[in-house]
Amino acid sequence: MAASRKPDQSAPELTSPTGVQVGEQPSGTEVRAQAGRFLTTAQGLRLPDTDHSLKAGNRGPTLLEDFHLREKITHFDHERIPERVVHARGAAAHGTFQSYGTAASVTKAGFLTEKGKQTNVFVRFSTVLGSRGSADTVRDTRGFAVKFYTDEGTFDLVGNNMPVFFIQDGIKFPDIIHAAKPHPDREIPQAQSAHDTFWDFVSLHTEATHHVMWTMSDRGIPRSFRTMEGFGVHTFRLVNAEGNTSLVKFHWKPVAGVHSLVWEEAQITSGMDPDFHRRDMADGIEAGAFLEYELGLQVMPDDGTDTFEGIDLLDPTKLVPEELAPVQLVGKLTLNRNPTNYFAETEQVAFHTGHLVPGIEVTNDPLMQARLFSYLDTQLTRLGGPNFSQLPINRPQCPVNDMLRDGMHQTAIHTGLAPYQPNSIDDGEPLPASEPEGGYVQLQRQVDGPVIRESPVSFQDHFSQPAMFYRSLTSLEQAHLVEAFTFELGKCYEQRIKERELAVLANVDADLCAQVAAGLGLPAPAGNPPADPVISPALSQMPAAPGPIAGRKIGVIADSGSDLSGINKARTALAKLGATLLIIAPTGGMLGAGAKAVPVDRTLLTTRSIEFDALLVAGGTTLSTDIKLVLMLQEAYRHCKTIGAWGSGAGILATAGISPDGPGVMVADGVDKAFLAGLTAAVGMHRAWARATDVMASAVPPAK
Ligand code: HDE
Repeated sequence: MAASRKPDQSAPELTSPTGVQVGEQPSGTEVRAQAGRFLTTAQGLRLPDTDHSLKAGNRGPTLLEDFHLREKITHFDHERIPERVVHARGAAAHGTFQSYGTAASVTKAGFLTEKGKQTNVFVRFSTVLGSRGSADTVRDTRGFAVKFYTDEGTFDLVGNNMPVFFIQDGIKFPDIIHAAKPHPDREIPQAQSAHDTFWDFVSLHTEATHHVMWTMSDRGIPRSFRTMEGFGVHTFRLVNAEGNTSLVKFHWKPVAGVHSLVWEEAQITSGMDPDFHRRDMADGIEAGAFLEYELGLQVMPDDGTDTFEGIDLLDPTKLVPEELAPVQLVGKLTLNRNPTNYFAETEQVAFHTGHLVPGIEVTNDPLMQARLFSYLDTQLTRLGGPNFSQLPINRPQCPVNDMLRDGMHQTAIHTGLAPYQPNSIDDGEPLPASEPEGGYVQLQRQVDGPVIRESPVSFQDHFSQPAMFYRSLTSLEQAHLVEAFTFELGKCYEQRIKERELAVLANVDADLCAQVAAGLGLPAPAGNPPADPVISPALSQMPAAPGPIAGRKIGVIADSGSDLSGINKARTALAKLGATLLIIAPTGGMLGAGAKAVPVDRTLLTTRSIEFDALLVAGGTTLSTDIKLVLMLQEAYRHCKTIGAWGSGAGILATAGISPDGPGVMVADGVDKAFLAGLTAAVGMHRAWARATDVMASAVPPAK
């Protein structure tokens, strides 16, 4: 018979990290917050002075005895933790995931099967290459890491905004990252791939070509986190309640559509507002314009071959065209709450591909297999030991009864005497859970073969999908891609690297290679591109119809003579759609007086066109000669943004050389229904692309 637990094995009272008794805090205070009105040490000792160190006389040496000074300085010395070796720059938000219940046929994971079930989530978006203080709008892949706090354990879907990866085997990860990070001698360039070592590696390691095509496309410079798709990249194996399995790829579909910046805009933004994406997300959430994505699954049969329609599902450089396996929507993610403290939440969150729940398993994808090792290992250094899952942001939101004990930064006060199995002292607990009891029992997978360092033959196809990607884009998107290749290779110093990459492009598409070669002033080599690549229209991000405009920013240029009632009318109409109107005037302060008065949000000195999705000039505005205003309008025009004016405001457009008849230019007598409807539709289309061929700064202008 098992002995019963000893009665005196209880932990101290539960207190908050700053010593507040849980459940006994004074009303109106938060249990997580600091408590009391007086300054104290970390031990709660009240301090009379934090401005002077304890000295032997006011001109004498500081005393070692000054425990307050030493605590304050020591803590400060350790305020930073090692940044992530990749994905160091990120921003995050809390939210909920609501299941549609439509995934029940493929998985038994509770958070997906039960219709209407809500699960808390924390999502961190990131760039890959830059350090923590780098700019948001660099050309790079974006991380899209989602932590689902399910009641069966935490599930982390650690994905990217691109569906393929640079390498097929995790053992190459240090190589691609060493090549892409700044050069080791001068530590430049920061947060970008436009340099010799990156192009040296990818031109030699051609399995990277497909991912390179994606980063050189508009996907490498998203407009906002809310306008990015997300992908789990690897193929997962899902198991349903009957034990049937499917091979599945995860997708996030943004409700706001997929939209990008244009390259010049992205570069200006890196200087003007390096926090552009994180600001956009935080502002949007604060204004109630929440970020929304639908989770989708591509479901392929698990027929024992790990392939589908000739595509190797274990090869992470390959995607499955949506036309072959449609994305079935299974739930909705809403990001609706900003973090309270960047460090405690966004910096300390620890994702791990091994955080899985029953119903979701991994496959033999050799990239995924290496990740299963790396993420846990990385947290040990970053978060200082093995107890990182006790940090508030990492704590599971379901019962935890492990036998892990002690270690650096142990904050749990474990009770019981028997953190071992089997035991007879703690009632034999914690008990192993069988599958019906919710235990994560891995599927039996047959493994057979020689011990070998080798990839399957199918992994040698490096060009069919890059060719498919290029041919599936519209001519404008292709032109952007040509421009990006030409820019990045143009930044390389080594001629042989440019030539080698051109030889790679020649194996993707002769036209692409010829255009980039022309921009570089080099001959286009002959290659052997796929003759008849598959076309997947779903790979293009050009919108067919206007999308929602929630979270968009419309700038209105105005001064004290402007039509304030027109401005207020536009502001009210846009606010209803979740968009924000911002007034740009020559100086700060208020425009007008009384009830109609409007505050100035930006001045020509504090802003630039990059902040806005559209620019309007209010009727009655007279300022016009300021070069900054002309620059702002011309820039917005060049970046194909909607431009508008009402009443006499049209004259200011003329000063900037913008014709009222130009594509995407809206001129009206006043702010009326038709003007607002036109504006909403134009911003919903994201850009007036009809202007593009006239204004693009391409190395080689695309044929009209
Ligand atoms: Fe990661 N990756 N990765 N990765 N990754 C990390 O983990 C790694 C890969 C991704 O917001 C690190 O906690 C290896 C693919 C995201 O905190 C590290 C390999 C994909 C994030 C790591 C890969 C990703 C990371 C660094 C090749 C897309 C940020 C800090 C086998 C599906 C998560 C950390 C966050 C972070 C290793 C490949 C996505 C070092 C070894 C493929 C979104 O563990």
